[in-house]
Amino acid sequence: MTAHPETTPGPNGLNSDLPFDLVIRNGRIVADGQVVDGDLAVRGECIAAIGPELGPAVRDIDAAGRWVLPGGIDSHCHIEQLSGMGVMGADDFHSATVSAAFGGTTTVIPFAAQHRGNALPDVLRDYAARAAEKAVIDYGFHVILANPDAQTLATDLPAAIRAGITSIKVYMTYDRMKLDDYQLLDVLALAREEQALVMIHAENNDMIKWLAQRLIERGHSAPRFHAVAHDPLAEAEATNRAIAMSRLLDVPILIVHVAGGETVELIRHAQKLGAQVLAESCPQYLFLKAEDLDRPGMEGAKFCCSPPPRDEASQEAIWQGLLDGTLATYSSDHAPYRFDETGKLPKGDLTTFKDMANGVPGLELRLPLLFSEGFLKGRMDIHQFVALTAGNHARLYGLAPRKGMLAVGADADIAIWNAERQTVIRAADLHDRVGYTPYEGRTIQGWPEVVINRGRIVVSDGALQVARGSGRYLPRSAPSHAGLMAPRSDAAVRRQGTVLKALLGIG
Ligand code: DUC
Ligand code: ZN
Ligand code: ZN
Repeated sequence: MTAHPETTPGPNGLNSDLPFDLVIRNGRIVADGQVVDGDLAVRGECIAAIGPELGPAVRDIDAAGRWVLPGGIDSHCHIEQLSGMGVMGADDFHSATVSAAFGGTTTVIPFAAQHRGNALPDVLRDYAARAAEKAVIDYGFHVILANPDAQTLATDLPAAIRAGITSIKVYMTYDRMKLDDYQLLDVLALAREEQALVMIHAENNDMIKWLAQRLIERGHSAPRFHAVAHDPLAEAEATNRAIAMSRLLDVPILIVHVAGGETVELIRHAQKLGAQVLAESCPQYLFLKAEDLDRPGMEGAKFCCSPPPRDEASQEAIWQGLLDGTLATYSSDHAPYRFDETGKLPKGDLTTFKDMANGVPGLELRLPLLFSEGFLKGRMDIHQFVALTAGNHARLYGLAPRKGMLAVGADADIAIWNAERQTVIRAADLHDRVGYTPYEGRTIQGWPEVVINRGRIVVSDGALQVARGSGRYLPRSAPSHAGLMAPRSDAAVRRQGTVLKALLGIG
């Protein structure tokens, strides 16, 4: 990186006699659906110009032979959050956002998690204070709603949505988090009214409990039985039920962390019917398998998340769903639990699959894994990679056009990728506090070597360049799924007219 001595504007130095603050030169820039070979200029926090031979800058970055892409947006990650089982994740807002930045992500949307008995305004204040002090990249929040009482639904949640927390995650499973179907309908009706997006963890709680109880009674307590208890049918059944509720009220939902092939099929079918159903998947469902939970001793606990990774056929179905648009986003579901008594192994070697904290780390490797195995191996083109890792997240979660794309006027959130670089994944080289990675020892190609957020160079030369607390909170607009879902069928529109407008007076 060199300082540029000149101050005279070049042929494309638009709108000002002043030099740009930063110009990234000679890159392959993926800008709003096109690949531009040239320069990208930053002034202040925003992209000021994209084109050939831009004028002088205070600072230059030579990107010859490099891809210049939007910084990633991770719209599903758990940071400094207490789980339903009462376990605190290993990462705080500093380590998590540092780790995200080193992996090419410039915006995260973690959860402000309400537990039963919590007042939502207290929860939001608490998360806002902790993130403001520590985050190094930009962030918003979703609400996790576990206490849908009258105060929350009538007052606190609408206020949060209007203030910019425009998405809500609800659980259909976990005894301490789950909403029943009646409560879920209440939340969906409210979301419809307030134009919020409801993200749904869809697994059938009773199927899982019933299976788990019997497995434990018979002495089947090893990590691999987690994948047996969380049968793909538990995921498919709950997804089908969630889709029916969404269709009943004609309100958009997003099924998070889709794992199973049958679930992908159900979602695709619902979308063909005109249902407003969106979905997400994660690296663990492309790159891990249920058989990983069957590693010797307790090792399998490192691969335990819910829903669990499945088989090769499901991995293929997830790839297909990401490629054909059935699945709109690719997020990490980073849920960082250490391989010790504070996380995965509360009872040491006597820990059963029911006691293990559920979740795998993924903030840092989410993009590098997909760049290597999706883009460089020819499964997807660079525009699909950008949409799945950034652009679709920005649109869906009310951050576009400011985030998620390289365009004049957008925030200068940029990752400069070296597609030649090979990396053998080692937990010791990552920046989270988990201490292991389920991808240990794999070789991947391509790495984001320079990462920029709002014009600030966050990572370069293998080092963090910004201060703790320099990330900024992002209030978000209403979610938009324009272009991410098929046009509505007549049947869906008719249903909306009759049931909702005439009988219930819901507009
Ligand atoms: N499952 C969840 O529902 N949340 C965090 C991680 C996980 O595995
Ligand atoms: Zn979940
Ligand atoms: Zn999650």
